[in-house]
Amino acid sequence: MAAQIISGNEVAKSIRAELKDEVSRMKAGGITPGLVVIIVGEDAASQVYVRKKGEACQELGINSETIRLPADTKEAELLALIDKYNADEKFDGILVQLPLPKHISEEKVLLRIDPGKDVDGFHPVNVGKMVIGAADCYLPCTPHGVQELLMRSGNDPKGKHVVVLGRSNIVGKPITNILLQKAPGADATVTICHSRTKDLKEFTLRADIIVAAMGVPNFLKGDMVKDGVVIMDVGVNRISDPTAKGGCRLVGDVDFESVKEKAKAITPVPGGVGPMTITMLMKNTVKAAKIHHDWKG
Ligand code: L34
Repeated sequence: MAAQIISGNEVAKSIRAELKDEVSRMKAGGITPGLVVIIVGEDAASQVYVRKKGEACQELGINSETIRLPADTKEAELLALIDKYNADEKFDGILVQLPLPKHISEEKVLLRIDPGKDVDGFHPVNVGKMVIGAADCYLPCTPHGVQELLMRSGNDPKGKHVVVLGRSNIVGKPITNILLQKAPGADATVTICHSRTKDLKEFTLRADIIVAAMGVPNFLKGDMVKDGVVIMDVGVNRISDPTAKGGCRLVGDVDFESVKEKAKAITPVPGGVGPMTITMLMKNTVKAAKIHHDWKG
């Protein structure tokens, strides 16, 4: 049977429509959610993502500001800017796009953001809340998007064996914690594999659901998965391809062509998890505004 191609674009569109309604109700009640996005340096991929975040805010009626700082910005300047937005009540969410230039400590920067405005869910307070399953935390956008995509495509992870490939703080570790919660949309048995895992294929062959997030283009092949597997491809890799527009092509961590022959459902790249990341950021920003204004509507 042909695999279900899960369109992140479509799912994102319907969530955004829900959020847009919610934002317009809030605005009628005198509340406008606000998000500030800070980007340091010229990384091309980051520029694209940050632009998309601004556009999504505009689409939903969220007040947004994008601050672009040069690559040689001093750490102290960035920290001072964060302090300023922590204190600015117009903004419910603060996001510092990663990666940062080498001379700036990511850890220090993330710690400086008010946990109540940490719509990325990267502050250790929110990470801790996520691990214990507290309701009032912000879940990191990409793994949160993966969870939503599973649920809204009819692939509930409950009782399933999920194999996560990759152990990053942005995706691998949080998706593991999110999916193993005793909660709706979770209740999975989760195994994490990474670059030092021995006999990785033995794990992937047993997986009901695979979340591929190790950043290796086309890593997961058809012979590494069982029939009926559900695939969430989190990879966004630019590989050179002379036949493609701009000489470059976007591929995931999954070899789509071979894996789709065996999969029950699979996300494409682009148009899979990526758009969900942006959408969950919008959801977190709306959530932050509700909390800050004690909005019950
Ligand atoms: N602070 N840094 C912070 N928060 C984040 O949530 C991110 N991330 C990751 C990188 N750094 C971050 C993102 O925003 C990855 N990421 C992200 C966001 C959007 C998309 C991919 C990754 C996305 O929209 N992808 C499109 C293709 C975009 C393109 O053409 O390049 C897609 O369809 O997959």
